[in-house]
Amino acid sequence: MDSRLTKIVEQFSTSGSAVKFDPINTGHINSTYRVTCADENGTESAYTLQKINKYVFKQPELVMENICAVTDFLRNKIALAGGDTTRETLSVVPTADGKTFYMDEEEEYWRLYTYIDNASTYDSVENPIHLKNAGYAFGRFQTQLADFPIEKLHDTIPNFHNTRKRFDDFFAGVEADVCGRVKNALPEIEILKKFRHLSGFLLEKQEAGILPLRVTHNDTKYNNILIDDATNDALCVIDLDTVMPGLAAYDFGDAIRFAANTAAEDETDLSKVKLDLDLYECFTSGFVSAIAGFLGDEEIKLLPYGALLMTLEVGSRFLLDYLEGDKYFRIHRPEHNLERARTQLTLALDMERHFDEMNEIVRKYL
Ligand code: GN1
Ligand code: MG
Repeated sequence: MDSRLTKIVEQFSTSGSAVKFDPINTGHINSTYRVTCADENGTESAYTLQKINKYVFKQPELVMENICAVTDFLRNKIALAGGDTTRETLSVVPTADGKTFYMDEEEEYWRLYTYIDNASTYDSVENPIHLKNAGYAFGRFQTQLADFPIEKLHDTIPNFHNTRKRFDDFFAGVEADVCGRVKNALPEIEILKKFRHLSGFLLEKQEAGILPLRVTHNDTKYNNILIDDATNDALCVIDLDTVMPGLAAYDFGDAIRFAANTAAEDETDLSKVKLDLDLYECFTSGFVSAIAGFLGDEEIKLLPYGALLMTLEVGSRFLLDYLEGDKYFRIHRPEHNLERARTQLTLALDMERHFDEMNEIVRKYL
């Protein structure tokens, strides 16, 4: 067993001590382990241990403040609704001295959550009911946090979904070409040029007061929802690192770009990459039913732009990371970020082709 990890878990108020670590390799940012602890009677409890990526989150303390404030707030809401507060939101396990994280000798930040059993995450849609329920859960997340004091949230990654700035940063990176990789990405750069005029589309509506800022999740990948194994319900929204003020369309859009893609985020056969309109509708029906009466009509009508813009944004982020030498997203092969960018840009082009249908589907559920 890993003695470093064992020592880290010892800092937290767990029930018993660590007997097993199983790496969880889904995210691109943090390092995650499922930890099994056993007490003196042999009774086991499970936890999720994470090392927070300091390159991405410059102030992990602030990330933890956001997460604790949001989960405390949700726990109250869930209790009032008669729900299960141990399964329907994440629970941070404090350290022995009452902190929400532990900083080790290497100045790495670690946090621990109780592990929610009998629930699973999925990297792709195996059952459309799961997706509809995930849409409902991401929508409900926004309504549950509607009266959260938004001014208390720290901007843990400034300009995270500032699509205008993301495009500007991307083209500055192309200009700088620090790794000499621009020559490998010319067709992809052309696609981003073609869409650049749209980069400020939703921001302008926000600046004009048409779209309000809400408490949003900002990383609504399908595998950030726990599906209850017994009921197929979307039990819990996880990965709360980027909960910040944002637009409803970002959460809708980021979920669509991931879950309604007919292929994986890093598929290399681009002929497989398409927008699946049935899956799009599935997610939309769940999401809109959760937020109907909460979001305004204009806000709902603009959701499809969130899908297109989030797809372009993450495409530009993967590609910029490739151009800058793969410092941000964890890669598993040399051109991984270039491949990820290609799928996103291919998907964006397909969304453009089906944009009228995307609009019609959203309006159907208004
Ligand atoms: C990262 O943590 P993970 O893998 O769910 C990224 C998201 C991207 C996503 C692309 C903090 O999310 O913004 O959309 O990769 N998270 C951060 O798969 O940058
Ligand atoms: Mg994340």
